Amino acid sequence: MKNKLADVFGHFKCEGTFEEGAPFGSGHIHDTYRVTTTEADKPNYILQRINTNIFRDVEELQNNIFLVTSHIRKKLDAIPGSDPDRETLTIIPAKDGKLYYQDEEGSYWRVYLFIERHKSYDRVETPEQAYQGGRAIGRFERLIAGLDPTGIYEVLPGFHDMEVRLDNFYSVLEKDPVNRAAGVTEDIQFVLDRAEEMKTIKALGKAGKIPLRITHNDTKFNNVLLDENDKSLCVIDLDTVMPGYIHYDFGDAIRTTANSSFEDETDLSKVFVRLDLYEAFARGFMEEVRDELNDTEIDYLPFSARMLTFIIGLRFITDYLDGDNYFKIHHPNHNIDRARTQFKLVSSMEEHREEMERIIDQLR
Ligand code: ADP
Ligand code: GN1
Ligand code: MG
Repeated sequence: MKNKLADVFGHFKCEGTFEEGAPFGSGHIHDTYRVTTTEADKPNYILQRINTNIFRDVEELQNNIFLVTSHIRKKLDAIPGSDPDRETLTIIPAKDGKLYYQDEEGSYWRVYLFIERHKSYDRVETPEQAYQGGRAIGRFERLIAGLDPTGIYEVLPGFHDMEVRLDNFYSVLEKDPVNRAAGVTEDIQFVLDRAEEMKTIKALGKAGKIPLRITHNDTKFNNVLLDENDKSLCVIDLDTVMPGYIHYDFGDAIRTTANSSFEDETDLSKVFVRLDLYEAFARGFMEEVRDELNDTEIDYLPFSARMLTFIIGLRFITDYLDGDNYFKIHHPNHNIDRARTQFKLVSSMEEHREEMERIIDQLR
């Protein structure tokens, strides 16, 4: 593997000598490696083998990320004291000038500058971390707001479209290709009981009550990096930047930030919504974006936390029923464990619905 990674690395316009490449992070989609270079004064890098089962058009994918990061970098350059190399992703092109490299076996690779001195959390521990995450996501929304949407290719159409996700679920359930449905009837019922209510955001969009924006669409907390002092630093994982509603970003961030435990916690008694973390994230987020949002958008922020937790749970159970073809798993029940954690969190949010609404009202 070392030789393979070193060889791939050699095709990019990187500085320094390849020292080591090691698996890095806990993303569910790509194969991610941290590449360290021998020279102390040369940068380190992130090398990723792109998951082309999911991202079929790498040219368009990379082009999107280039547009987004160039736009953000231009804005950061105008802010005195900013550190663009750590506050946004930096794509390192291949030696032929392309934004990716395709190897002899057909795999696609890309390289980013490694963002040094960052901290990343799969579970948030303190309200201060949550607050900083809220600021990071809110700031990101403002930074990308001026991006020309016509330049952005819709990489994964229907990504947070509830009807599309439910249709996928129903069709996998009907086929039941690996005979898993009988073992998860309660979880299936959980989905069916909430399917209608969960279509609300799209309906508001159709009715013109909430505007389509450019959103990140994958704002789980480990896609936000904090700096060495736990202050907001950078939003990464820009694969899914596409037109969307603000609720997608707020909701998915709350799904992970305000979860008392890990995304795949199997002891469900440990899984509930932490209102202190919810309040802190929402406060940081609202400080950045309050003035941009209309009343209806704000009204539905609490609901969006339930909706995004539900839709990711729905995708986990769908993948489980389908035989685990989408998300990386580390054991056979991983996807159903993840789904159950999401559904437990949805239930907890249902129980705390009024408090969640009150907290947002206080931040208007
Ligand atoms: P996935 O889509 O599989 O989640 P990500 O692009 O989020 O892939 O990368 C996986 C992990 O690698 C991130 O959660 C983060 O820990 C780390 N990572 C990604 N890009 C960088 C970077 N430029 N600098 C430092 N760490 C990074
Ligand atoms: C994936 O790429 P990663 O691991 O940050 C997924 C998200 C899910 C998330 C669940 C492109 O995010 O949509 O919410 O897993 N990304 C894609 O943890 O499907
Ligand atoms: Mg990620």
